[in-house]
Amino acid sequence: MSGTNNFVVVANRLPVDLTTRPDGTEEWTPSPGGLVAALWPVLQEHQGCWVGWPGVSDIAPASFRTSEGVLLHPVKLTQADFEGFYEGFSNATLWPLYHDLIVQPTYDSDWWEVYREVNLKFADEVAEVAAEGATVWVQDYQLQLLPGILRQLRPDLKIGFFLHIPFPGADLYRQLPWREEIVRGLLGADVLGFHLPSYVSNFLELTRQVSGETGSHTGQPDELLVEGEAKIREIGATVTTADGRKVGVAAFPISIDLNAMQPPADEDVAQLRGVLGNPETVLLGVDRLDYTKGILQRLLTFEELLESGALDPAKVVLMQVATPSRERIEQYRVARSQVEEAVGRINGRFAQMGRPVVHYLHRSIPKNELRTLYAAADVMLVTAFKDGMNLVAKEYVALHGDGSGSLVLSEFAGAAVELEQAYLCNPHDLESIKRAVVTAVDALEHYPDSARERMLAMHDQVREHDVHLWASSFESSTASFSGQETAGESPR
Ligand code: ADQ
Repeated sequence: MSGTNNFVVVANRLPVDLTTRPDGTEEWTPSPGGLVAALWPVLQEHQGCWVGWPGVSDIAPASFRTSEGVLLHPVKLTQADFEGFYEGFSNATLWPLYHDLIVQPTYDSDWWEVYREVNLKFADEVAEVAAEGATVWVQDYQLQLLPGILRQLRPDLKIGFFLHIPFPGADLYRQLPWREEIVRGLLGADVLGFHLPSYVSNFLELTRQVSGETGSHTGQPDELLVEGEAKIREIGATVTTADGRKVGVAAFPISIDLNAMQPPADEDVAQLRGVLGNPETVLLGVDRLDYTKGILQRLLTFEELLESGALDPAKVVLMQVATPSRERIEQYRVARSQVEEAVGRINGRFAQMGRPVVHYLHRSIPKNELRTLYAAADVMLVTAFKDGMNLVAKEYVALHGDGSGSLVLSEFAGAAVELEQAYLCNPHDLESIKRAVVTAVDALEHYPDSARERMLAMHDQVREHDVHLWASSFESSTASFSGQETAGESPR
């Protein structure tokens, strides 16, 4: 069984969701999140095929090609699949476990069974569309068994797996009753990619511990310095599986498509600031509404700064855009109601008639509007408790190539490793967030040269490490470990 596509990306979600308009007709709308933002330009470049769930249960629309030339191949999931695989095992077990237990994961063997079955379904679909010898990039924590299943089903494929979220420490991971099966599933790939060297180390440590239990794997980490990488020291390793295959494991920090981040017109930025009442300082937060992103802590920080007089409510506004996400899961409902209660309370305490201090949007907004928000914001607030990378921070920096603006960034976001000139904060400590916000605001007013230098250094970093570098490094690594070199960059 094989298809005609030489380059296949497989992810839990398609880059578009099938939605129903109020009049009952259907349309495809962009699906939210960083995975789509990063992968879409790469798929367009390859004119490849994207296999994924269309966002609604029990139907599988026919495959179709987008106007950009990408083939979308929907996978049908039942409502029971959706509940056990997506809401259950992926988002109530793995997501909290991989984000260092910000909430308690649920370990449920029924969900695990569904997770396995759904990974099998995805494997069948990939086997159907992928050409002989095709490159298949498997994305993220929902599909960690897929590399192993595909290896059995289609040994001809070149398989890369990339994890978009953190990989936690081995001692924490060992809580998972199915840790060994997941490690074995991942090691079906030719190359395993993580954002950061520390996630690579965590995975290797777990592999060592698991192989001690089963005797099936030997981890042989060694350190590689990769050509052309000035900032990030790559840790690469080879893991040899029981059947003698070598699996490359390395850090590939994901990034954004800088070409797609053209600055908005000055009039649009001025108009937005006018709508906000032309405040002296505009703060901005942009996140999926997820408990990992620290939105509530950011709001509480803002409230305390207004209360203490460190920020003047007549001179400052906070714009918070929160994309709806996983809304049927209890912890997400709680996170949303806490955020909305705080927005209401802060406005109740500090707004003037017709002049809110917090402008809150709970919806997705078009990319061009988002760019205007980034460009209009003096200070960007990224205060995640834990984040694999965080593309929002990089998008903001991309739109401040003139050196304007300041970035407050959680030290627990992967992006902090690269954007080290940001005003870093510990999101578990409100005093630390407060200090970072006040320093960032103060720098713009009193130390503009230093603020500008910081922003320009971060802009250089993002310009030199965009998503195309990520994709070409990952691609040449996959080719190298599966025994076929590509032209271009030297493999890691
Ligand atoms: P996310 O958790 O979704 O991604 P992030 O990396 O910040 O987080 O990406 C969010 C993306 O969604 C950005 O491109 C942003 O512009 C967009 N976005 C957010 N809110 C929006 C809104 N209201 N309207 C329109 N667009 C909006 C996961 C991991 C991250 C990792 C990425 C990529 O959790 O750690 O950086 O994958 O690997």
